[in-house]
Amino acid sequence: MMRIDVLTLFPEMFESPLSHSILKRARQRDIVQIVLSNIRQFATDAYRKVDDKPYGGGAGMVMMCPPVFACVEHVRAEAPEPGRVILLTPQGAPLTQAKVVELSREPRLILIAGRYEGFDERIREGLDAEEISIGDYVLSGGELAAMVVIDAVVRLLDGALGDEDSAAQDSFSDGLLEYPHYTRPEVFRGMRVPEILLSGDHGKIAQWRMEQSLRRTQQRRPDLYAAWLARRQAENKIPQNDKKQEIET
Ligand code: 6GU
Repeated sequence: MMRIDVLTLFPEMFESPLSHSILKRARQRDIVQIVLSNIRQFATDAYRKVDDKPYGGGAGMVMMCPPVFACVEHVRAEAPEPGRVILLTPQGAPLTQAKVVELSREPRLILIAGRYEGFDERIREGLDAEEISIGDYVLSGGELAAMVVIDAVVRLLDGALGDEDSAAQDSFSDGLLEYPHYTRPEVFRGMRVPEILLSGDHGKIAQWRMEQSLRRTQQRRPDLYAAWLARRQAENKIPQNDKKQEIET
């Protein structure tokens, strides 16, 4: 079973997301153990102080070393694996599906969600932590980012998804966006399901879906499309020049 420790000033924020759907089931099935710790409980002074003014001056407050180190040392004593320490910060490396896959292979993760302007740099240094960001926008704290990491990682663990779901079929698993999906009714407010999906011709349907994936990726995510093309060309699966023409837009 994977263990994920979450160190935060707001453990209650995690309760609902961890208690529904895939995450709830994964915890019930002992696929993952998620342990929430409140950094404030490890404050070393009488006022439970966890942040202080930045040396050198400037706006905002900085997360202090002593409570964070004490909290990490406390959770580390609870299980044998030291665990990879990850700080959620906007300065981190962008989270990608490749990084998620890598994290899903670890026996233990220690996620630290910060508030305020950021962490004292010695937290990163002294805990040999890596920093992860979930995208180029600003959140009020690392908690929502930690939840994103947990959700993306846990759904990849063996047994976490139901029989119908398959991580292998997700967007990004082959570097392309997903094709469009349809379910009943066949006609809704004049909008018809594409005829080919009703044809029963599984070969044609697979081909249509691949074309749709390629077209969508080319239109919406030219960065992903270029990377996919380059990969295919490196693997020698398609000739050096075409495909762009093959997908009409
Ligand atoms: Cl990990 N933290 C904060 N505060 N903002 C973010 C982020 C993380 N990732 C993107 N924006």
